[in-house]
Amino acid sequence: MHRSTLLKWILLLPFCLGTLHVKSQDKPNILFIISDDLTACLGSYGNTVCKTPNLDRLAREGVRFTRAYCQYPVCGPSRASLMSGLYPHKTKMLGNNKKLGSFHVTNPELADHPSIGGFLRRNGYVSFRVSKIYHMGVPGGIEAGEPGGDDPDSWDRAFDVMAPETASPGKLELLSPKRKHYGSNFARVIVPDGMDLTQADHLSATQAIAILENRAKGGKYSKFIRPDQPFFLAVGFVRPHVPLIAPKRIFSLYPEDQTQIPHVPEGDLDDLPQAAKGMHNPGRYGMSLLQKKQSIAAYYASVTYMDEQVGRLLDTLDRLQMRKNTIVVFTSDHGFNLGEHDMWQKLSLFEDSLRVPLIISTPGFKDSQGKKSEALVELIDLYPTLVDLAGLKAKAPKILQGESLRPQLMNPGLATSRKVAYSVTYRKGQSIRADRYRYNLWGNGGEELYDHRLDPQEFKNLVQSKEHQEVLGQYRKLLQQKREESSK
Ligand SMILES: [Ca+2]
Repeated sequence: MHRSTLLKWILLLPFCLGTLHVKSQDKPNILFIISDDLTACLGSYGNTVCKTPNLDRLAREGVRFTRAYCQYPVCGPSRASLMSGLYPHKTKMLGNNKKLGSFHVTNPELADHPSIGGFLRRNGYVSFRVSKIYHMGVPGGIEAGEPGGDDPDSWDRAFDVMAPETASPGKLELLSPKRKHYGSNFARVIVPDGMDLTQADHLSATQAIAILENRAKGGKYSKFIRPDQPFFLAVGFVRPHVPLIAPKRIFSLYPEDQTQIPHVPEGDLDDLPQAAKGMHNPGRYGMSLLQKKQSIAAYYASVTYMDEQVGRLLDTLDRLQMRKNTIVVFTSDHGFNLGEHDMWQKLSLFEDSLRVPLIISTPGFKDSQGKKSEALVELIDLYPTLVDLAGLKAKAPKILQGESLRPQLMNPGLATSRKVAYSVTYRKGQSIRADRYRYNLWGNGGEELYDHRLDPQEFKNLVQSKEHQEVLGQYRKLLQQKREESSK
């Protein structure tokens, strides 16, 4: 090579490298926060009792989706579904009992299909997990500090926390005398003020903050991660999953004697198929009126505590001036019944068990900040949405079953293309939620049909109603269609 040509190349080299850097940095960072067992009880979703100032602040800076539904109202299957962008019948994870968090294990046909984290890793991102993203036993897995059923392909680095949970400072009180199993009961611990730094979500937030600090300052800690790589940081908070734990100062915000329990009309359960009654208090939990109030108060206290940890992450992004190039997503793996129909916990096909809070804050989408979208959304939409926002839509795996919410993030008034949101649950239950109706079909043939326009609390099952037989026929067909599509 001629000497002057060589010199020209040497002089150009920094510019070439600079261009490469700009390309990577052009991609937005993604902070993905998922809470556990959180129903849509946030202030920004209209709850006037539960205090969530930090999530309300995020809602003001993003779009909140008021009709977002999980695909399975229990941890493992829901998380595998949303991380793979596929319905549970496709991931073949249809229950927690397999103790598997990875769809790569439940369905070997998906061996080459990357999760959101795996996809982003292959496309220039560095991917981190902090605590529970795939299934992890709460409280057992957290007490053991174990990774649970993880999907190693999703992450460059994964961090578990080890926290005391049932052995937390304070007194562990069982609130559901018939249901003792720590994980599916109701129990609370009021932690003495100042001792909540022992808690899983506090530790997770601290670890996530340390990662953000490192990325902000060039991330020189590892020779395997380039300082210019955009990040996908997935942070899993375990509250308000039971046991319900929060410091005393937060419990004092929710005096149990002033706690309201949902109104349940006389004979509410009379028109329900047997399969839909599984989570009913008298048979499963045996809680007294006081214990129900204590459980709701403790649940809200746990939510407020988790909200504080979200606030610590948002404050860190602001302090490090990272908000301008970081997408923030907040959601939950599924909803939760807090006494609607005197049903408790998850697994049911009622609205509060299937509906999740979903807030997405996208830098640059100023016009939609603080707005709500009523579009029918499924958690499997997260994968195509993030891929789209990262400018990688053309490379997205063809088998993804959700759709990108980019149009709704830019214009919250737009509908999605789907007619119904589809969820499945135990007892071979299936549910479709359309604009107006919800239709449920259980494995033993039991059915429910609710008119959300006239009966948003799902008190009146219309399956026997003569005027609704035509609608019922349509929904039976729609559900069958969704069932077939979901495993394709
Ligand atoms: Ca869960």
